[in-house]
Amino acid sequence: MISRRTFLSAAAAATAAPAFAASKPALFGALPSERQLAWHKLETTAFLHFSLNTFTDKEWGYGDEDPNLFQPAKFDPDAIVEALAAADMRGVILTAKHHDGFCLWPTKTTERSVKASSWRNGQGDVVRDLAAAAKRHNLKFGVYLSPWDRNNAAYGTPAYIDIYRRQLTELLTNYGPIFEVWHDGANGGDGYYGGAREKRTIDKHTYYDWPGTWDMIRKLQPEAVIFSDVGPDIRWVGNERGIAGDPCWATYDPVGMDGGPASPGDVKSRESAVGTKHGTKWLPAECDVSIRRGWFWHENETAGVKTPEQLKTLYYQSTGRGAHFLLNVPPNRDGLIDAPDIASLKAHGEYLRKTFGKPVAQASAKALAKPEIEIDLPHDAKFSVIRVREDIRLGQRVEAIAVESFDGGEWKPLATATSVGPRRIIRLDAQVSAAKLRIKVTQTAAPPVISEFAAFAEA
Ligand code: FUL
Repeated sequence: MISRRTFLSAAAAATAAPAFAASKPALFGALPSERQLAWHKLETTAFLHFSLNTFTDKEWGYGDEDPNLFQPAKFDPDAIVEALAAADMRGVILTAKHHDGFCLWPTKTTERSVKASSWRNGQGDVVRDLAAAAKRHNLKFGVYLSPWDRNNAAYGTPAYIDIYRRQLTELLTNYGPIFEVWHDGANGGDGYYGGAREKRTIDKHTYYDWPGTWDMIRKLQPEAVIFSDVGPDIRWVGNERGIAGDPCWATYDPVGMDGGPASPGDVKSRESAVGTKHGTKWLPAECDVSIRRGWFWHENETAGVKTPEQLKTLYYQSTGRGAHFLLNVPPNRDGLIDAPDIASLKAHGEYLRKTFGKPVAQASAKALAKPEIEIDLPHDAKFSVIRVREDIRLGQRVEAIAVESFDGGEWKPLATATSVGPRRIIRLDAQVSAAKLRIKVTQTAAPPVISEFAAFAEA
């Protein structure tokens, strides 16, 4: 169905009210919350996997590793955050505790923390230092707290849920604003468990009482989004390759693996990647991927650091499809980011700044009588990237678009796309020069409200 009117609202990033000349379009379907709207604006954020594993060359510590192995002698949080900011990452999420239970802050809940390392005489606090550095460099700060704890003797009993919540409470009350709380889905299995060295299996639907924990997070940090396999605010994209589906709907109705209600740990990879067209929940996807093969730093993986070209491709496959690019950049044993990783991040950031810093042309805000928007291009202008956004405050409405160019003779098709939502970035195979550019909304569920239509020249 093609609606009679397309509205072009003020740019999504602007706080000004959209410039609807005619009547204001009605809201459609599931809508984002304020905290989700703020998250959408970040577009690209970083993950830091840093812990005892960095020193033991492991990806999953068993839980019996000596905490004194944590010795990042040259730890420099500002240098780490600067490397991330260079790639235009607007937030950073730190593994405050990974599966082996080692806490990067001096928690009162366990002895297994930075306190038990001679690093900085047991006075170190990686969470505090990175939160402060992020603030200095204008990045949001978030925390990953593994629900699975292979060290804790109480894991598998109700007492551990209390410990987990006390750990979260420390993280959410002592370190300033937290923009995202990340609960990974790895759950139960063998571990040290206070010396028991056994396998513990939990019921992912009941053991953690997630609704209770999420209520607590809402009280302590109302602006934080909560990530898990199935939300409640942000969903896992369903793969660790950093690739969103195409389409990738911001709405999603997760269903448990057994057909019942969904809990963290319930992952249907294809459905998570694509989402649910006009689903009942606003639950956008986050695409986590590491700049290296593993999540933690390993000396022998330095040769495989992703190139700027690979980062660019991932950016278009995640952020470009309206999801989030969550790029893991693991600090090394010195507590620094390695030079090859920094070089890739810098080159990627330069590409983004040069390409998206200034559009070749963009539509100005006005209401239109037809479901299409046309832009006149400056003489001799060349472009190869087109960015479109819906005003998602009104819901995700558009189902398909077509982009066409006019070079004085006739309109020619350039590209088509399905889901738009917070953002759809189309990268053409080659540079195009034309006199005019237009977008047509070819299928929509409600009168479309486009908040951005712009063309860019790639660096
Ligand atoms: C998973 C974990 O098992 C990995 O170690 C890593 O932290 C990844 C981001 O989440 O669930």
